[in-house]
Amino acid sequence: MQPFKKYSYRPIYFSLLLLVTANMLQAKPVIIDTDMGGDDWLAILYILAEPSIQIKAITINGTGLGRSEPSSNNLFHILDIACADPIPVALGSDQPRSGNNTFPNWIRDQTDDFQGLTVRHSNRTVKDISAPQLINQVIEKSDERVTILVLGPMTNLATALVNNPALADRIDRVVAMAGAIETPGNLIDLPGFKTSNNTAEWNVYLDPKAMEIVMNSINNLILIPLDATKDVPANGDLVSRIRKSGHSEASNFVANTIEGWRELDGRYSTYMWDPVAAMYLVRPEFIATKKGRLTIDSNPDSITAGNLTLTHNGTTLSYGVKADQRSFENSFVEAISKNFCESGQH
Ligand SMILES: [Ca+2]
Repeated sequence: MQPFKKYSYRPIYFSLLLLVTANMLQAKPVIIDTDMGGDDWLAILYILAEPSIQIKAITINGTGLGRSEPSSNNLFHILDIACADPIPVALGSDQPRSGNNTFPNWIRDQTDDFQGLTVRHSNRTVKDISAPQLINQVIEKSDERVTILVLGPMTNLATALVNNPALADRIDRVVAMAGAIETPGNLIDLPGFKTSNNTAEWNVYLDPKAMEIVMNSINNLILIPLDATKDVPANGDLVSRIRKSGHSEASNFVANTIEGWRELDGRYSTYMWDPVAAMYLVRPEFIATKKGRLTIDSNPDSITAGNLTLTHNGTTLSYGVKADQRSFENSFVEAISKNFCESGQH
């Protein structure tokens, strides 16, 4: 009866094939725009682990934490440890749309230096077009409307929209880690940086004019602000869970990165900012959102530069107000713990 037995399994194989094919067909096209800070690295790995997302391009923004050129080498390391298929990558400007707001150089140096982790050689290369040009090209070529996940200042997307305003109609939605709406901002005095701005969030502060352009152009804009990300701290419990659940190069990298954020006394004081925004693409239910009308102080030299205010005549958009930490951690640990190089995503 061996031949019959063999045949009896055929429908199962066929169903599995259909399931895999259907999943590939349904995978949502996404462009990731990143300033390649440590939390961006984790957000990108999380997206790479998610079969429901098809990464069409990664554009690097040089106006946030990382500078664009060294950021590309760090990105290639991450794509390599995740055994990612080739993904188009392009560099953006290191200069914001207006003003000169910037992180202090020592923070940018640490970011570019990959937190002291060794970057291995990669055969990947950047495209010979700019980040805004690549955004434009991917959206124009795509049959489906594309989602853009912005994990840094809005410089690249704003420039793409200024160069081609018609692009806005071909974008499905923009999800961005940006802003502090009903919660204080996160600018603080640092060595080499003094501020009295206690309302802005870094990504918006660094290029407020770019944020204004995006707010005025994109109908479906969803902000994942500090209001939601403050519910998901990066801490030792999360590191322990990751270390227990996965032993791949990628999961070790994630655990080491979070551990690298500890203060000198061992405490953790950071959050899973960008991974929270990234997870919204896959599991939106873990973040409670609401709609509001917002205006922005887009003058980069203002004392409230980058401040987003709820007003009756502002731009209508959605923003996260609360995130479920437990739900985030369960999904994040499960995704990051997979063996990237065996399952061969993307
Ligand atoms: Ca970022």
